[in-house]
Amino acid sequence: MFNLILFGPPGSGKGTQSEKLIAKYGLVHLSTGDLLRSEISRQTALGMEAKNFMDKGALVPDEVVIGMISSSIDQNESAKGFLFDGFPRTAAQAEALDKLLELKKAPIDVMLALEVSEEELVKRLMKRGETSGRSDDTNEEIIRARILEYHNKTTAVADYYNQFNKVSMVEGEGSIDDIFGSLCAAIDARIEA
Ligand code: B4P
Repeated sequence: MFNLILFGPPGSGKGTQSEKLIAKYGLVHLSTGDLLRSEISRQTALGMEAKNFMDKGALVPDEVVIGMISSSIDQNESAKGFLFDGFPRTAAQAEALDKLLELKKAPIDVMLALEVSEEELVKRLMKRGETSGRSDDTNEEIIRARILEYHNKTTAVADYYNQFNKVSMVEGEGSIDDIFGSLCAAIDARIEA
């Protein structure tokens, strides 16, 4: 099994690059953002709870996303590896993920961290908001609240994996194909190591 985390602030290109990476490496894509949006569109109780947080640019409570990821891992028994996109976003989520993967004797192999400046993030998300219909993309104040939430709670996740030497930083500005090339080079270096 090869398990990787695609990490970075909101709008750094995690969703965009995940699509290309799963096609190349044959991994199962688990995006907590997509799973939560699917719960919202089906108007489940979980989705309605999550929407209150997402609309403000806040993180959804740990127990909600950990439960969702745990059942998604169980539903993909024969996966040859997972790409975790937008998860873990807190130190508690990172510890919970390690415990879940310990049961499968398949730890995280690498965390790829996309680096993008705040002004570029705001620009990308405002642009996506013109067409995405996502309520968390349409308002600059909410976008900046998401970025602040990332600095307050999510950067700690990189520190957590850094202590195990699992983090590779990747420049996240430039063309989508160039960034994809850099991500693949970082993955291949880990596979060959
Ligand atoms: P997510 O769905 O994870 O999404 P995201 O942070 O908005 O963006 P991503 O980085 O995937 O951006 P994308 O590739 O689309 O989270 C949404 C919300 O869900 C969170 O705020 C939170 O409330 C909740 N949530 C999710 N997971 C959670 C968790 N684990 N715990 C608690 N809460 C959680 O790229 C953005 C835009 O940039 C796109 O329009 C794209 O076309 C463009 N773009 C991409 N690459 C580009 C490039 N190289 N150049 C120019 N534009 C580019």
